[in-house]
Amino acid sequence: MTQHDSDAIPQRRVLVTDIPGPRSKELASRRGRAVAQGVSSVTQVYVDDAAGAIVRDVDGNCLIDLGSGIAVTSIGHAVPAVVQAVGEQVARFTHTCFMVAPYEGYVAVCEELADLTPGGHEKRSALFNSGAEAVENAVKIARHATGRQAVAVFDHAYHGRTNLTMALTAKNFPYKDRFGPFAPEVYRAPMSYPLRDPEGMTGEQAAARAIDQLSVQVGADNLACVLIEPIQGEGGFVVPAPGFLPVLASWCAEHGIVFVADEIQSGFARTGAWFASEHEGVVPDLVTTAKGMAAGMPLAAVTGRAGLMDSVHPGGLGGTYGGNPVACAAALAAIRTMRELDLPAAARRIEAQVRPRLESMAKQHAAVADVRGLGAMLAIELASPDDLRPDAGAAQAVARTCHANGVIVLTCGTWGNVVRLLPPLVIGDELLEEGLDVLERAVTEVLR
Ligand code: PLZ
Repeated sequence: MTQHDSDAIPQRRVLVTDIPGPRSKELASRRGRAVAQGVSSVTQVYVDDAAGAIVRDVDGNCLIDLGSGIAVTSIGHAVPAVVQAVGEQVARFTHTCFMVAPYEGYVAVCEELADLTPGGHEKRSALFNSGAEAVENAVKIARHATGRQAVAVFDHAYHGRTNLTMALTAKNFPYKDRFGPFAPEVYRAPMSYPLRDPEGMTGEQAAARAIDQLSVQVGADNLACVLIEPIQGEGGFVVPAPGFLPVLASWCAEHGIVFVADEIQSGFARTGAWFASEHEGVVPDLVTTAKGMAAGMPLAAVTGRAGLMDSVHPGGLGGTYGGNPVACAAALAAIRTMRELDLPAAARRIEAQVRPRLESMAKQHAAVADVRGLGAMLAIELASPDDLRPDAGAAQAVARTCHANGVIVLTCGTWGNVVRLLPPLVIGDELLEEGLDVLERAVTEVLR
């Protein structure tokens, strides 16, 4: 079903050396002498090229990509429409700075965002370079619009690595450890985490728990915004119990608190809807997007109610590269492709194929404590069957075994014990099945 130039690279897993092979090892040793070790990599293979759902390394191994560069290449690698749009834009101009001399691509991306994000109200957008930058700006806008300072975030949240977004992110190591002091006026509330919440706790009850804590410890009138990933990404693909998000959102509306959905990982068709908020009919006041929007070119956005967004004075938002014309061209081509191929439907088909396979792993291995996620954002959590003690070692071992066998999978989770799948939404059934076979063998080998 893919519309890439699959001739570029056959959509097959091919291993011609050990992984990593000799050329990757050579690059790893050069890297050790030049690249800061603080920036680390999940796999040990160095990429030569990529197409569709296949990444080819410098030794000629072809790996099945079930990570999409952390939910970015949702339309697949090297999609001709994007390659062409980027090439044409590069030849016309690469940069003028939208704040100096504006151009149509930026406006067109904001029009698409208004059309695609939840809610039929009038919207405005501002474009940035990275997810973290979008989140920072959402907080700036919420504070500016409300005249309030406090920001509420949740357990297991991930919002970035800049100073403010480190404060918003829950997990200390590796993101925050010894990088403080952190930005003030950030308050953390309990998340709805069905596997680990008291048995039978509903989404409404979990929301009441969070709301009570925020009311008592912060005060609704002091909150500028509540910021939440509708399905958490780095924190472990935690899907809140039904009712959690709608109750939170209506509490925000009641108290003049800006409800911000961080859809950087869950957005743009990934979960089987254009945005994950839609699954529960939640209409956020502000939405942050990045990743899948521009097929790998750096682009991020804050989109929201016109009145909120336009409460900021001219010149109050911006940056040299935000909404770069090449990134905008890529986004417009990527969004067109997502519409043409109906990628939300593709994500639902992927769920229908993957979920039963993960559930069968859970049936065979008690240490697979949970199967969760939505659309093409699915995961297994590995934990001791007796007391749910997280088993990070097993998750890492499963991932490493997959990598060695030519399948890229990622881990996540507050305790590092979740194996997550984020395949390109255009992956073919057979290739996906083969990737799942490799995963299943790895799970069996590790948990046996
Ligand atoms: N919000 C929900 O998932 C980025 C981070 C990987 P940037 N997630 C991948 C890592 O270890 O750095 C992310 C996200 C959500 C914000 C961000 C931040 O986006 O583009 O990485 O800044």
